[in-house]
Parts: sequence; structure tokens; C-alpha cells
Amino acid sequence: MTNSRIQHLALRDRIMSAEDAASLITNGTTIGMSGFTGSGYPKSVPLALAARIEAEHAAGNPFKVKIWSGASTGPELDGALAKADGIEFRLPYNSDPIAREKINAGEMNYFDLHLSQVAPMAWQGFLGKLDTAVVEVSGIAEDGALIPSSSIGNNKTWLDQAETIILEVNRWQSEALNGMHDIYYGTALPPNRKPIPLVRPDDRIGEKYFRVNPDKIAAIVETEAPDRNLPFAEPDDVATAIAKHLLDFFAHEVKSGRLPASLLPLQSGVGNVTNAVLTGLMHAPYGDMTAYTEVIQDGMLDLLEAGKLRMASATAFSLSPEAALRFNRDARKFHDKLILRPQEISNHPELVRRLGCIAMNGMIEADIFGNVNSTHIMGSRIQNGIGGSGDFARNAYVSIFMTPSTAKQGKISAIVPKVSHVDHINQDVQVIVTEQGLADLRGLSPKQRADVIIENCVHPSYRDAIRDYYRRARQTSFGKHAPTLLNEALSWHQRYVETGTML
Ligand code: 0RQ
Repeated sequence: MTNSRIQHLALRDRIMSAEDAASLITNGTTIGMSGFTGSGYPKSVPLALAARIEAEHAAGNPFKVKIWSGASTGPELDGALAKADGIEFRLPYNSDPIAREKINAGEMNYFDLHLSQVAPMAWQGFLGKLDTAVVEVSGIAEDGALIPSSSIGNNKTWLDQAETIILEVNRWQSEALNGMHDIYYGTALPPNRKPIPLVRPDDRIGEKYFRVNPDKIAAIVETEAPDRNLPFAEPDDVATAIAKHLLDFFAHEVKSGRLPASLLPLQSGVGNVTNAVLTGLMHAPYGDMTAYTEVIQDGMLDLLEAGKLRMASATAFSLSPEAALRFNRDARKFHDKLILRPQEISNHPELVRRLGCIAMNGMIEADIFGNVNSTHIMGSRIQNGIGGSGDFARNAYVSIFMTPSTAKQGKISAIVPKVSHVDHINQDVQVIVTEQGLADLRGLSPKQRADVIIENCVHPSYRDAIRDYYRRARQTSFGKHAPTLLNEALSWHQRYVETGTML
């Protein structure tokens, strides 16, 4: 046991197999799982639970659980439990392909909400009772304090609220994570809420470890398993062009005195396009930058190493497998430059507004007035979820959404007459970027917005069609403030559903 990461001697009595730990969970249990974008999720208890659920189903017994998480997790959690038909309900953000299929087949209830709101809603009692927490940590200190893992997410809330706690202690996680976390325990319910005392991205306002009532810990499972995130692709021409437009915009803003030379705290969504922007920042003339964001991606590690980024605050890592190995090898180098916080703090509207974040997020589609759909393909098929995009977009200093101008080999235009689902209303969208160009929508009326978006962002194969739609809308629309042809506005989507192309 000398190598054990469990330094609290009495708690070693509770070490057991993943199968024994999973047997403590019963049909109908609501489980708060750790995990955020493929990092810090429990990797062995959910697999054992999935096996148990399959066995129960084979014996003709019903068995489903409700899963609350931080955000997306990994195949050993969402994938395995969804495959076993074991999830009755899930919140708040999913990117697992098997779970996505179940949700879109109508077989799994999915509640997609702003990530900053999950913990407050749990405390407010809006989500019901939490039975069990299954949380990965990187160690247990001598005094019983839990050393968090590679994501914080909602773990503080799950550990506080659950009746029973199952811990996974993962030896794969770097010991250098110890001290990187900042767990704020100052949140309260109204009318007793107080200002959150964070005024710079590098402020530490909390504690390094999770507090936990040891009596609630029913099981501890030791693991040695890697976090699993998808690899990033090298930026292609489209991603590179989007990044270039955005970097030109930053240069223009700095020159105009609307952004300081070190920019403002960056928030970057996940995905290849946003990673391309981070890569672009490596060669841009900005130094002493900071990030106040949700996840730390490959590009941020590069910026930190190059000294361009002074520090980054987030709630989780979202690293490609190669970058995760690199981080684990060199974690001490990053120790004083990274802070992981609960997601209610990393994404807190009060803090995003105060710090003046530059929000950069991907999207599914935007309409000619700048309303953005981040989640629902053809208005009805969920892709992932709103994640933190709404927390940041509404409160940012400047809110930017990016996408290639077409999807599915050109059969879909990402700029449409009307979005088929709205996540971000036009008031929360200041800049839209495609590889075709950038639309700066600040201070523009709906008609002015439409002109800029149509001329700057639409792919040439859709430009004439959208110009024609908008010309006719201006002539015959019921109102002339935001010209719309009601019977045609969603016809592009309908055409895609019927024929497989919007063209
Ligand atoms: O599907 O793989 O089946 O072809 O959507 O699209 O182009 O790979 O882009 O990975 O950056 O994801 C909005 C989904 C973009 C993401 C979204 C299809 C496309 C492909 C993915 P396939 P790409 P990305 C804070 C920020 C919400 C959460 C968020 C997202 C798949 O950015 O989930 O912002 N955002 N969080 O083919 C039909 C269109 C489409 C389309 C793309 N117009 N119509 N399909 N696709 N556009 C961080 C967190 O919260 C974690």
C-alpha cells in the first residue's frame, strides 16, 4: 500500500472492486458523476454498472439510472451505460455518439441546460434528490481531503448533496494536479448570495481540496486509466481561414483601442475550429494573455509553454490523447499557470461579465439576423448541447460564433433564412465568422445585420438563393423591421429533410 494514493488509513478499509461498488447502486438511483469533456470521469464503476444492468435486463428485470454529470464524459461512462439501455434521464451536456442516438431515437430523456446553472439548480431543489455520487479523484490526503482530478465540474455539489459516495482514485492522473484546483465554498441560496470575490482570472478564492464527510464514503475503487478525449485534427484550410478572419478582427480592435494589447480573458469552445484560433494566436503579436474559460485544450498548452498565455482558468482539461500524455509528463511546468474551478464559477455570468471575456464558440447555423443554433440539427436532432456557450455568449465583452459556411459536403448552408432552433438570440451574438469572412454585427439593426451576414459569410453556392429570399422578404414581409417570409423561412431545412440537400 506504500504506492497507494489513499493516505487516509481508515478509508483504506473501504477499498473494493468496481463490481462490488456498482452493486451498491439500485434501479432508479440518481447518480451525480464526475467528468467534463472527457476528463476526470469515473472509468471503472460505470462499466461495472453497465455490465450489471445488462445482466438484470437479460434476467427480465428493469434497471435504469438517472445520470447528472459535469458535461460530456467518456465511452466507459455515457457510452457503456447508454449501450446497456441503462440511462433513463441525463443532464446536462452529452457528446457521446451512442447516447446521442438513444436521445434522438426518443429512448432517453435528456435535459440540456446552461452549465453554470446545474449546481445552483441542484441546490435550489429544482432537479430532485441526488442519491449517489461517483467521483474520480487523484488522491485522498492523510486528513481525508479529496485531491481533485483533471476536471472539477459539479463534483463539489455532488459530494455535498449525495447520500452515498463512491470514489475512484485514479493513479494515472498526474500527482502534480495537487494544488492546481480552487474550490469555492462561498455560494449560497438567495436571499443570502454574496458577490463572488474574483476580479482577475488568476485570483484564487477557494480551497485546494474537496471537503467530504467520510461517513458518506461507501466505496473506494483504485484505477489506473487514461482520460479519453478525441484527437484534434490539424487545422484544415477552412479552419485556418476562419482563424485568420478572427485574428484580423482582434488586430483591428486593438488598433481601434477597443481591446488591450494583451486582449481580454479568452474563452474558447471545444472543436477543431476554436483550436485553430488558438494555434493562430501562437503567431500573433499578443503577449501576457489570459484565459477564463471552460476547458483547457491543446492550443492553450502551447500558448502557455510559449509564454504567450500567462495563465488559464477553467473547470477541466479537454486534451487530445497526445497532449494529455504531454501534460502528465510535464505537469509541474504548468502547475502555477493553471487553475481548475467548479463549473458554476468557471462559467459564472457575474464573472464573465466582470472580467470581460472574449467568447469564441462553434455553432451549427446562424440566420441572416444573427440568431444562432448551437444544438439542434434541422431543429430536432440534438448534436451535443448548449454547454457553456450561453453562459459566456450573453455576458462576454464580445461574443463570437464560428462555423464553416457549409456542412455535409456542401449540402447544408450554415447561414439560413431562419435558424431551425434558437440557442443564442441575436442580442447575444456580436460577431459571426465563416471561412468566407467575418460579420461584425455590433450596433446594427436587423436589416443591416442581414446585409453584412449575407455578403460576408454565406458560401458562394448559396449566396444567390439567400439574396433572392431576402430581396423578396423586403418587398412582401408583414413587417419591414426584420423582413421574413413566414412560409419560406424554414423551407431550406425542409428541402434537406426531404431531398438530402438544401441546394
Ligand atoms: O457532424 O461529424 O456527423 O459530420 O455537426 O460539426 O463542423 O465538426 O464542428 O466539432 O466544432 O462542433 C456547434 C456542434 C460544432 C459544437 C458544434 C454537424 C457536422 C458534424 C460537428 P458529423 P463540426 P465542431 C463551451 C462551448 C455547443 C456547445 C458549446 C457544440 C457535427 O461547437 O457542440 O458551444 N457547441 N460549448 O456535420 C447539420 C449544420 C451543421 C451540422 C455542423 N448546419 N447542419 N449538421 N454540423 N453544422 C465548451 C463546452 O461547453 C464544452
